[in-house]
Amino acid sequence: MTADLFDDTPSPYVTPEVIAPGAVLLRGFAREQAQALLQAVEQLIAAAPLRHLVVPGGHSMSVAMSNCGTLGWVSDRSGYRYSASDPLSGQPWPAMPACFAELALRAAAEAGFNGFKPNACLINRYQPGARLSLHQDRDEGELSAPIVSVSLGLPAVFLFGGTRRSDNPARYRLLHGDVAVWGGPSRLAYHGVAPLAEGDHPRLGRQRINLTFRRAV
Ligand code: MD3
Ligand code: FE
Repeated sequence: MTADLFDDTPSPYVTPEVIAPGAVLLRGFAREQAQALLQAVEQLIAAAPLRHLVVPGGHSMSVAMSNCGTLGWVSDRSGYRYSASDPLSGQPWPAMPACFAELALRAAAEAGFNGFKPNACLINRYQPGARLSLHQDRDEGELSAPIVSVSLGLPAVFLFGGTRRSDNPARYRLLHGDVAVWGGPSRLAYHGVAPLAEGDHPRLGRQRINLTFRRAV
């Protein structure tokens, strides 16, 4: 096992890339923390397993999800909401690891959003073919706070549209260790993820893990 195999080489000079007002890509920002983040993910999903949530239309999502923090995003036939407990166990979601909260705070500050204290972290697991159709994240209630997302494992094509669903989305390839911050005028932008391509990541195999940090009420 070598450092380059796991792609966790230090990346001290991350240049923030502004892709839209309030939307900033920090390529490689989480590379040094990736191993620690993934170790924490393994513990979290042992306590609150990844599952394919059912959406109100009755279909199961192709992305498998879990949460940590005070609140977690859930969906069932009756709708989407934030819940303090895991519906599978009835127990509170696992606490947000300190390394998660610290990374989200640092990334948000790098993008100009100071004092970001997420209370919810959605853990998304993509296997080849899994996708997320264009949507807005509007269940948080606290729309003044940004969302911070961390990509781990296989690359994905991220679709970033405007504030109308009909706006043709721009495409960005997100790699292991990339972090994005979405706030201000971009907070309600439509976005999604194209079907994950086959691949074999040295640490995660046929998977992409995405962490999204939110402030929900
Ligand atoms: C742009 N997840 O969980 S993260 C989601 O890669 C979600 O798993 C995707 O969309 C994923 O809701 C994308 C990037 C992201 C998150 C929230 C946003 C982009 C955003 C909110 C507004 C605009
Ligand atoms: Fe989203």
